[in-house]
Amino acid sequence: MNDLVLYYVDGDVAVITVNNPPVNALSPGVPEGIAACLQRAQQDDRVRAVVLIGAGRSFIAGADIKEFGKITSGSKARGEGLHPLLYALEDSPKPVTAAIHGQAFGGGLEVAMACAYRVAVPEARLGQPEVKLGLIPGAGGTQRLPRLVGVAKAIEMCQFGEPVSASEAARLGLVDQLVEGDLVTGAVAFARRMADQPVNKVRQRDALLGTPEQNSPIFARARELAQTRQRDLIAPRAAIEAIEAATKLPFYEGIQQEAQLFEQCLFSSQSKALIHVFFAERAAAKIPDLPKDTPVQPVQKAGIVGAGTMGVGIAMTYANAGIPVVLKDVSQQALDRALAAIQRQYAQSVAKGRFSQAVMEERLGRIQLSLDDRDLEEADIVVEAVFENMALKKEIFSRLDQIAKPGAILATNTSTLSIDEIAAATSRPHQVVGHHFFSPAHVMRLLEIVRGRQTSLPVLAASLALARRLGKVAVVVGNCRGFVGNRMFGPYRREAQFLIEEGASVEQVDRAMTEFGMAMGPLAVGDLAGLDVGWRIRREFQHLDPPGVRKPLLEDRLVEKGRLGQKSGAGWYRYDENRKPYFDPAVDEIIDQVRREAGIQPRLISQQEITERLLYTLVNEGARILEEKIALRSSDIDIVYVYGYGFPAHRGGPMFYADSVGLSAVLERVREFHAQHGSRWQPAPLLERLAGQGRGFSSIDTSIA
Ligand code: T1G
Repeated sequence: MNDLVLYYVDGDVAVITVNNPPVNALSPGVPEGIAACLQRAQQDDRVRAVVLIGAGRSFIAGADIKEFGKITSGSKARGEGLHPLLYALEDSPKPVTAAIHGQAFGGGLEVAMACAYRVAVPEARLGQPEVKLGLIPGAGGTQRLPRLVGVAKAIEMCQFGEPVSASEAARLGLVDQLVEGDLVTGAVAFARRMADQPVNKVRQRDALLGTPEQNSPIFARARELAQTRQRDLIAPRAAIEAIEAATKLPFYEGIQQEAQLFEQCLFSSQSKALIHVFFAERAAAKIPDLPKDTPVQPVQKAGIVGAGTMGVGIAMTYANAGIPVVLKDVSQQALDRALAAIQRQYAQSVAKGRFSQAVMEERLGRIQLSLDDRDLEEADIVVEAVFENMALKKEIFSRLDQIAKPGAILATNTSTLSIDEIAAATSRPHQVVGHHFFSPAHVMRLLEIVRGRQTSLPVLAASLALARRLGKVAVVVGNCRGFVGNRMFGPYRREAQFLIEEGASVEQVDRAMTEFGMAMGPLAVGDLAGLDVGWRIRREFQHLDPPGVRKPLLEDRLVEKGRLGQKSGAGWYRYDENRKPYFDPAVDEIIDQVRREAGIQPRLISQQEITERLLYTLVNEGARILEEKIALRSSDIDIVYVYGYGFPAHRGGPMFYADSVGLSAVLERVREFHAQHGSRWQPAPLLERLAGQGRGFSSIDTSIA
């Protein structure tokens, strides 16, 4: 026995409680503890039935993900895993009922499916999210789940990893009874009632496994979805294959097949990257000098200044999170456009079944449009979201300083301008912070929280708490031009233009990055954001450009020709009325013209050179950001790129990817590019130092976190 798993008897029912906060993961000692308590129940003559439950906020949320790194690094043997415990549960002469609240995820659900019965509170969730970690269920989930819910639902749950509510699980047959009120009481009563009933062991249920004729189209459809939506991913296909084994093989052989497929996934680079992202996302919320018990001022009401695209998205983000919000602008026409945009986007979501008409009405009801900034007086936070002009932002913050209530947080959504300079326009710089959303703000999960020199700890703590409430993934970054994401993205997009000036085609450059796994190529992204945005920023900052540094030529030329991107129907690509992109011969003529003017003789450029120059531009700038402590960790940079720039999570983020290539190899190429292309490729000293020491970026994170 150990204190990770507790045991007591209620009359004739033994209650086994897993007590491994915060999520009752199956860490070493937990499976052993459950087995020991189960054995004790068998020997306890008072006991006729058993309940297995989680202490705290959840049932068992899965295997302990931290253990996988020990297995893949060879410092820990995999062993038999959970199977001995699962067979002990399934073959227990005293039937075991799993009592579920919070989450039964991964190994947690696999444990529950080995029990005779499952009961749950309605708001509990059950799922096999392993695929999000580049894994598949490795403890019988792909063999027992189809036996409980049928092949099609089992595939959906394992291929995409989304949980089902306990209510849906009850409809599916995955949960035997929903428990209203106290879960323990309900579970003990259920277990007592079922104590003498014959148990139909899940591994012996074949009725829902279907016939080859029934299953063939189901597996074909699943594989088609894997090809179109999960093109580069290993785990979804492995999950489909493991479930197919369940329909074709005896249970024990299916378990063997699952184990082989699980092993392949576990040792894949994709799983290592996805597990890195899982922990990196959580690490980003840990700020070394921010005590966990810093008081967090509540946010009951918000105000947004500026009803443009970003202001609309941010207002929807607050309304979606249940926070009433005033959206203020100086022009009624802007407000009218904003309202139309909000109604259109909500109506589209309702039409797609994302939420009901009633939810849409509730959300709309939380958004108040206003021309009068006195309507911002009661806001606990005001977010400025006007366009990137420092004079205008200073004027707005000076006004907010006069009207916002004393404790209000004054946030700016600026993507490039100095937080400190904006804060200096107020008498309360300690309450000024950057909340940099990414367009579309109500969709993109990343929020860069830009910490000014005087931003107070309570404002920082409130910003982190608010990010969670808004459903955002927050990364705290320092104050410099472009912070983390845009500071790296500028050189990345410039390098893309240089590659085209030197001879690569638009298609080659974008395809190289989408084949790497980026959601969009660098040129298509420019068209999406609007080429005029970059054009305006270049003008705002051209006085700061160091002399003699090569500047890209092409996007200025496109803007001068009115090709602003999607918004004008043409940029790097031409767009139809549905914004579908087409290659445009006119762009090739512009490129040829610019090459001739610049005296550039185009050359053939390989896909590898394109990919390396673009990725290592990100890595080199990321190393500089780390040196300047603009980012706390290299993993924070990875999170910025995975959640804000469409970097493939299965590659882990730019810094993790560089570590996986090896910093010596990266440095060697950076040095070659430096020799060929000059000062912009100057290797970052941190990259040189770590490469020289045979280390990776992750090695410095532990010293910071
Ligand atoms: N293992 C280890 N640590 C975990 C963990 C896990 N499974 N789940 C969460 N944590 C840590 C997390 O890092 C954080 O730590 C703290 O718990 C709170 O987490 C064998 C192979 C359950 C929905 O994928 O989805 O089972 O930052 O901030 O927002 O076939 O945690 O405090 O130090 O996320 O309330 C399958 C992953 C594993 C579930 C709760 N299971 N976890 O969300 O808290 S593989 C999963 C979650 C497996 C079997 C296979 C969420 C949550 P720290 P949190 P939350």
